[in-house]
Amino acid sequence: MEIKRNAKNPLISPRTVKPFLEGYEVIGTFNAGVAAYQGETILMLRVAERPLCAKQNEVASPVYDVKKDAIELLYFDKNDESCDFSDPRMIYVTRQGDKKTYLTSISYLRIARSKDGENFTVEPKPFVFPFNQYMTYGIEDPRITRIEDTYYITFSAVSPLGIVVAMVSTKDFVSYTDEGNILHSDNKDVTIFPEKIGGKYYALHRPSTSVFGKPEMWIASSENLKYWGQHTFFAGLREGMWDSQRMGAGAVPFKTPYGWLEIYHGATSDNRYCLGAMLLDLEDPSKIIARSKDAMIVPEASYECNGFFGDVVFTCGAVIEDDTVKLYYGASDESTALLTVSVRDILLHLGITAI
Ligand code: MAN
Repeated sequence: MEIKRNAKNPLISPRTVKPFLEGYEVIGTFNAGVAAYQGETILMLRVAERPLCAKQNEVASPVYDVKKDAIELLYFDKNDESCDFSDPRMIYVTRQGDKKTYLTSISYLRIARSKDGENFTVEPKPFVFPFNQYMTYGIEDPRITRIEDTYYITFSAVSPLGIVVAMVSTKDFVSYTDEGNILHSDNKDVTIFPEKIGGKYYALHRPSTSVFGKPEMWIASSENLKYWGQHTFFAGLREGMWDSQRMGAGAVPFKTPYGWLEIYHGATSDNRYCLGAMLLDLEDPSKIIARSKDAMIVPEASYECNGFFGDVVFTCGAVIEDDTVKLYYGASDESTALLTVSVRDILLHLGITAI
């Protein structure tokens, strides 16, 4: 299979994006939702910003305060034994048997636009910034589905209430309508199919919390995109394989004559995130026709292996032009990159030979 990484990769990296918050630095411009809109490629970037004010022996956690409509900072001492700082993304605090988790940065959604799909201009202000109690630790990893003239943007909202899936909609990428929480905690990685199938909308999602269950994929349906039900187990982790530890939907599924193609992420216990594909029945997307045995895209390039959280390739969207999939993806939880691969090659990789 021929995977062509763009020569200009990474296309957007934190170094070239100015922080929106005063006294912060941008540490991530990644995991972008993707839309084709009025001749432009729109990337809905997850921008992560980290406060600069923490002293050398401290780590700060930015938290959105709903009442003040401002970000407050919590400080943790690096020598405090009740705190675990081993994951650069998180601070785990265990005090008197009570466990709490904080994030070291706050994420929000910001638009980047391009005429050629390679050279992007990042807007100076957020498109969606945390605005309610479900978003106090930030909002992350948007996916954009166009249905008629409306673009539905689903994303993870993180707070002490857990990780919920929120949705906004827009017709112009200038302003948005809040559509509320579509799935409760803990859930993430929601991609909505771009049309009704057998009279219903479908979405892939990834619940997780149960001591029994695992971070695996489910599918749900809806009459109106807001109220989701008929939750059905969809695809599970595979021991000893590249998707053995966690998995979730990636790009918005797209149609081929052979079925819906979904590009999803899988990770191993050492947090190596790779991408693979699934082919789903055109009439019943809960039926998986084929699934990648080996990963299709593995972290290989330096910007994929090294960065804020290395060994990660993670997609939230693609642009499909005839037989070409232009896959935008987050590299190392830090930057945004582009690769192209043909639909034909993905189908062959899935063992579909009648093409
Ligand atoms: C994971 C990662 C982080 C993210 C948290 C909360 O640990 O995806 O980047 O901030 O989950 O969603």
